[in-house]
Amino acid sequence: MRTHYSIEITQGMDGKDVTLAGWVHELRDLGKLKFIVLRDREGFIQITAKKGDTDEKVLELVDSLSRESVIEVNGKVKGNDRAPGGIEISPSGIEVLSKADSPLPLDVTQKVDADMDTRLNNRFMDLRKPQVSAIFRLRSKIMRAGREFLTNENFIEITSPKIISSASEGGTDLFPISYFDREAFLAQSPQLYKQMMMATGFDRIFEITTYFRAEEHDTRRHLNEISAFDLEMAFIKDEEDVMNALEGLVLAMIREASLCEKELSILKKEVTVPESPVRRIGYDEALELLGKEGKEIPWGEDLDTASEKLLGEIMRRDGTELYFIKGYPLDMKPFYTMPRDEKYSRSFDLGYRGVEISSGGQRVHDYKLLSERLEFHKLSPDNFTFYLNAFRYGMPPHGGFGLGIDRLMMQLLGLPIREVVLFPRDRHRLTP
Ligand code: AMO
Repeated sequence: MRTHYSIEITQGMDGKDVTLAGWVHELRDLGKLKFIVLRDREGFIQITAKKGDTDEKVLELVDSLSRESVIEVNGKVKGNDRAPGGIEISPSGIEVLSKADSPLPLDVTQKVDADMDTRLNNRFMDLRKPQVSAIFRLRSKIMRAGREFLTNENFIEITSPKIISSASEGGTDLFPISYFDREAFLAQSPQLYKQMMMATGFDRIFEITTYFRAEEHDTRRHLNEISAFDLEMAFIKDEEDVMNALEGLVLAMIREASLCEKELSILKKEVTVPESPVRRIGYDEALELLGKEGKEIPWGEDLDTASEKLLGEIMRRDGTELYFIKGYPLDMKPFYTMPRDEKYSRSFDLGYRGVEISSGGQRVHDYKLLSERLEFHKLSPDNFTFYLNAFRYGMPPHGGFGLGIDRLMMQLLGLPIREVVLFPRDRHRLTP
């Protein structure tokens, strides 16, 4: 690399020759003085060309520049109290590396507002805005923190197949694809594979993965391609062990977010780290709390969006932002969910400010019971032979969860889901 980042230029470098490269964020022409605000990955720096001081050729080139062109600038660092950050660059040479067409499809300086669709249609340019780029830097950091947390907790990272032959979460939400002369599907989740891994001796595994879901939802919180931390662990006593792992992971990720000072100040957001241990309430208690606020949910039904939100408000009143709901009715949970008794299951959801960000539980590890649960859910065990076989020759008790990264990001920053995904896939959007 031949260039400095703008952030590396400090006042102590007065008089030093430097090379910088980036995008022409703004151009200002005051006649004798011409300013370029150069933007790079780390920030902005002012390039000041002055009649009399700056080479005529450079001055001419500045006149011909278009906004968002990519340039390389050679020049001298100069302290100047009137320049942003107290420093500017006096250019000795400017090279245009790539000229930007005009008009621009989007205003990176954000003086002109754009709606979400226009922004997503021109996402490459939308991502040049520091406020948008900060979201994805923070996302990268919390994902790294999550991966580090799990690795330190002795989880082994795996990669499961994304082309699969049968549904893992029930049949309706699959995207079919043509696989040579057969039909196959994009994986809804690594569920069956992560469970099969529990029969291999890899007793703590995780994957940072993609879920493909052909759900017709068109909401602020649903997408058709989702990123998730997916985890499975064996030799558990019950679902509480899994909840402890999830709690540790989420808190590590939120804690990391709270340390992203630069990104949070650009985004004008604050992050508070929820208290540990995270509150754990039963499904019945959740219905009761909602009932007291006038929201009646018939026993056996899932919380709808409005009740999830209301429960989030009830919790927030007690100073609780993150909470588990456990012990859901058995019949509403997938076939692999471990029964607690005839009525209830060993499953849980994790709510964060009124939105479910994760669900999981202990699984059935007994071959016979699992076959029965499949049949109960009107699924044919024949379609699951490859999975069921893993339960016949020694399968330890186990459980796990899926944690939606997009959902976590959205609740963490209080933004719609499309804001926190680079190139979201929804009912209407397949490009870019
Ligand atoms: P579930 O289907 O609840 O569980 O998904 C787990 C988490 O993934 C996220 N998520 C979504 N986010 C955005 N848009 C969607 N359409 C969407 N669907 C799911 C949510 C959700 O909590 N196999 C189980 C997990 C397990 O038991 O291990 C599963 O996939 O944050």
